[in-house]
Amino acid sequence: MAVVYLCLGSNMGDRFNVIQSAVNLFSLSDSTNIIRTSALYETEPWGYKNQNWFLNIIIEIKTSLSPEELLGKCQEIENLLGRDRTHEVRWGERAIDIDIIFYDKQIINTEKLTIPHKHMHKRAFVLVPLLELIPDFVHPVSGKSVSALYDELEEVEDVFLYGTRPHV
Ligand code: PH2
Ligand code: MG
Ligand code: MG
Repeated sequence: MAVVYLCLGSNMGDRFNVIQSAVNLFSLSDSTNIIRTSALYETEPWGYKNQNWFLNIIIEIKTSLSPEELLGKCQEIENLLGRDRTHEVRWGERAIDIDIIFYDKQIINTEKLTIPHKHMHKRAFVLVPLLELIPDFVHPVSGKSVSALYDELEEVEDVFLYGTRPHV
C-alpha cells in the first residue's frame, strides 16, 4: 500500500458539490482509502489570473494502485464529474482537477506522469493545505521539507479557509 497526497481543485459550477463528489468517489472505491484531508480553501487563481477563484483541498489516501493506475483512477473521476478536456486552456478553468502531489517518496518522470508534481513547490494552494498534514515531509527531489518550501515561496497567491469542508 502506498500513501499518496492528491490535490483536488474546482473553479466552475457548484465547486463544493464537485469536490464533495470527488471525495465520495475516492471513499467508495475499493482501491483507495481516504486517511485524512486538509481543510478546504478558497484560493486565488495561480497562473492564468482572469478566472474564478478555486476551492482546493489535499486528501491523504492509501492505495493499492500503481502510480499509472492511480492516474487512470483520477482521470476517470474527473471525467465522471464533467471535466471536458477538449475546451481547456492551460492553467484555465475546470470543473475538477485531481493532481498527484506525492506518491510515497517515489520519483517518476515519464511522458504521462511527473511525481512529485512539477509545480507544487511554487503554489501556496498546494503547500498551505499540505502544511496542515505533513509539514516535515521531505520532497524527494529537492530534499526540502514542505514547511521549508512554503517559507521559500516568492509569490504567494491568496489562500483563505473556506467555511466548511467535505465529509469523508
Ligand atoms: N489549478 C490550475 C491552475 N491554477 N489555481 C488555484 N488557485 N488552484 C488550482 O487548483 C489551480 C490554479 C491548473 O491545474
Ligand atoms: Mg492541476
Ligand atoms: Mg491535473
